[in-house]
Amino acid sequence: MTMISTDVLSRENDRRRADLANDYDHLGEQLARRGVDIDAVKRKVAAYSVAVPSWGVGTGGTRFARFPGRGEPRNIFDKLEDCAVIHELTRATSTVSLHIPWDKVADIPALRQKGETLGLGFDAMNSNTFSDAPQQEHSYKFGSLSHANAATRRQAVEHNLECIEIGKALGSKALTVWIGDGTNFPGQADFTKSFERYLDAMKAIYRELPDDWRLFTEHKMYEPAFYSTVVQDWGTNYLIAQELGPKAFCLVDLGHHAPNVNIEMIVARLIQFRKLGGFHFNDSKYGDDDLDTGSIDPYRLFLVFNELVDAELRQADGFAPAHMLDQSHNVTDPIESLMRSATEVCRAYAQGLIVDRAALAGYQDENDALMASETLKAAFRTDVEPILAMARLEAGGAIDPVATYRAAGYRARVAAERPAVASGGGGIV
Ligand SMILES: [Mn+2]
Repeated sequence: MTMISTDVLSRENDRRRADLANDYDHLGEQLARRGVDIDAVKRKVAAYSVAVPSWGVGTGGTRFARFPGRGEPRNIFDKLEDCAVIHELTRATSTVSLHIPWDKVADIPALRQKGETLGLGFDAMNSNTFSDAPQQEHSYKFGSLSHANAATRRQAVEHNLECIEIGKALGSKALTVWIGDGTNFPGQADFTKSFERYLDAMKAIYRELPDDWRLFTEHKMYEPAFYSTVVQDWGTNYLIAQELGPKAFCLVDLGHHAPNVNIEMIVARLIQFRKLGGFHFNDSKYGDDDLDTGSIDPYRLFLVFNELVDAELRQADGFAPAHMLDQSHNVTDPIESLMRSATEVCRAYAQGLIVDRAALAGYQDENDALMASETLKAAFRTDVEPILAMARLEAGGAIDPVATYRAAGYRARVAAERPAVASGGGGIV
């Protein structure tokens, strides 16, 4: 089954097919002069996929307000249908990352079946110990896995183990743990004791992790705690992965750093020491703004992918990061934002693939700073859109995903089918 009419898709693609062929041929000639085979780049882009977060298809909000959109998904089954639209048109998002308990259902086999029907798999499971679920015995107001109270820590461990069990039934192979634990006041908690308690709790989770699973820990320097967080930066994150063992890796959310931090360098370090687990892609201007990927600083996204492509091409030991979007959509249709963000990630990947790495290494060895920089810029300046569009078209997707989505009238259709309900959870993670 398809969520978008194949008639609409064909009609929209037919309008753009001839122009795309010309643009693709022209770009192919340009790249051939630089020694790049455009078809080889296209094949790699076609094989690339980034996971969509289930919570991303609902309208987000800020701590001030939330303005609901039309036809918002009412439950995880609706969310999967919206995710299927994104994949049908972009052909770049074949998996969905779930959040428990927001996406918890009684009938897990039905959820797995729904995914299979829509052509979607399940990526990393995400646990939630940063807010209290209804009827929860112990509150996470003052922390979860690092809480001073052993029973609260145990409850948080049990929740993560439940996420693993649900994930096993869905075919997931990873658990992502992000905690909101931290403090707002100097002296509120003992840094060392908090981290010891956290590590003990994480070890209890790690012990129950299936052999073919990976455990991702996500650092974040502030929010909801504003003075200190227990897992504040990549240094602490690396210590966690080292303490836990070979199935534990660091997850890098692009928004969870201090302003102006050199994220691509952190990525390189984690690759070098075989602890890069994956990404949450988004963008920001000031902090963890959860803006659309590539909307503010596409060059930084490219520089991250430059490191990833470098590791891929030299077959760096243990290199297999998970890629996921993690952003909040307050003023756009979430499906449109996620389609564009998936495309932006593909764009950064394609640009990374056309970097002249032999020339770059030569300029680095010769200390030619200007030409080394220019080599990266030459790839970044290249408009690779024809490669992305051709990869989508040949995989059955849309040359122009947003235009096709709008022409199909999907949002108006689901707005009629889905009466507005109170939000089932979502927003910023
Ligand atoms: Mn994140």
